[in-house]
Amino acid sequence: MAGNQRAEEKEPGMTPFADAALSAIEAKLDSGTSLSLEDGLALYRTPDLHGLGRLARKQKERKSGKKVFYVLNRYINSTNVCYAGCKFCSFAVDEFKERERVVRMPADVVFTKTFETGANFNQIHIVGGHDPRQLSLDYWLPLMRRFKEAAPHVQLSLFTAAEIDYMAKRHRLSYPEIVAKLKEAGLDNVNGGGAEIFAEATRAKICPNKVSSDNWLAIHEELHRQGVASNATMLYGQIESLEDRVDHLMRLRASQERSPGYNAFIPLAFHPDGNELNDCGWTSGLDDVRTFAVARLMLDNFDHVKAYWMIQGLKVCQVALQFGADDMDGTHGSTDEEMIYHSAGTRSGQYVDDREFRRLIEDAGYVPVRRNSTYQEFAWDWTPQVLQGTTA
Ligand code: V47
Repeated sequence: MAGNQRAEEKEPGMTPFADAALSAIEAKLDSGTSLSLEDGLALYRTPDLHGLGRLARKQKERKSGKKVFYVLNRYINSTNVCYAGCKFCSFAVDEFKERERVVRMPADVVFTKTFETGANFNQIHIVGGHDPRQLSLDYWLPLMRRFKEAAPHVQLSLFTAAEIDYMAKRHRLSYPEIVAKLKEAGLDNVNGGGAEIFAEATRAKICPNKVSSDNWLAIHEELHRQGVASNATMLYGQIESLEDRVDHLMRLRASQERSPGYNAFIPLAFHPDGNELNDCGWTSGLDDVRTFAVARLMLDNFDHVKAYWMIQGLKVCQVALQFGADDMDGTHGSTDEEMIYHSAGTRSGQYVDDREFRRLIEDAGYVPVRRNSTYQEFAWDWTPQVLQGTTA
């Protein structure tokens, strides 16, 4: 009660928190102290959902004021062939058992597809499976250079650390060596996937063949040292515990401290259709908004928390803007076909018009800002000038 009275004294007119634990956490946040594992668990368990949202909003506004970001982008899954065998995945195809489902795009197809609806976008986001025929420097380096030559305004957000680990192994390169090659070819940003959940006991059950937690972090830290930005994710709502979730956020915070360069954190809600963890079911809207808020509060050295419409759905993502999120990710192109979430049961469509983003953001009380992968800002009607060698 004393904590509540103090909150009222500090900010006249503010309703005290229904949960005294939130007052103590607010005091820590106001003094710039990072939250502990126990704080993270208290946030996840608080019955005062509105209080949690209020705290997360305050932290969001300290970071990005009234701005909420989006990007005009293209999204491509260039191959769904994958040998990793992750239990949560419905996207991966065994090329010998399910030939009819295989999507494995030649580099020319990826290039042409990227520009088939013009070149007025700021990012190309590509991820794919662990495919020995495609996940190779011979395929990617020339394609990356071709993108940069044709459309220098487009930032390349390619791969996850899991794919970089796979390529490093197959080319017998160290992480510093492979990162240097990718950077030289124009890599701007690495996507946040492959992080899943870092707690080793859980990771061993859901993705035993994937890059280890320590190596995922080591790759991102090397990217940052060489000036390549990146994102980070967490796959929640599968078999992990709340302790696993908070531990994951704390490992990311420590990694950002060691080697800064993460731009955004993206919570990935587990989708159960068509995979071995289907009995975990769907996450609830409340778990989703709590997770956005806890992430915003634990990750005090991350500038952005992204509510990606493809994953929690546009409506939950709009509500997430009141729970600490400050980004809705990308429009995707009108001819894009995202496969990771669509094969696992998402009901999100494939494309969002940027006018829709602006309406949702303004309705939530914020100011929409167009960005690129590294959060440079653009006027909503900005268009590129030079388009060489594209069909645009
Ligand atoms: O690592 C796979 C996830 C990730 C399922 O950087 C699933 O802006 C839920 O990299 N249910 C890849 N998630 C996607 C990725 C990404 C996504 C959003 C934003 C960004 C970014 C990057 O997709 C994988 C895995 O965690 N995933 N299957 C599933 N059934």
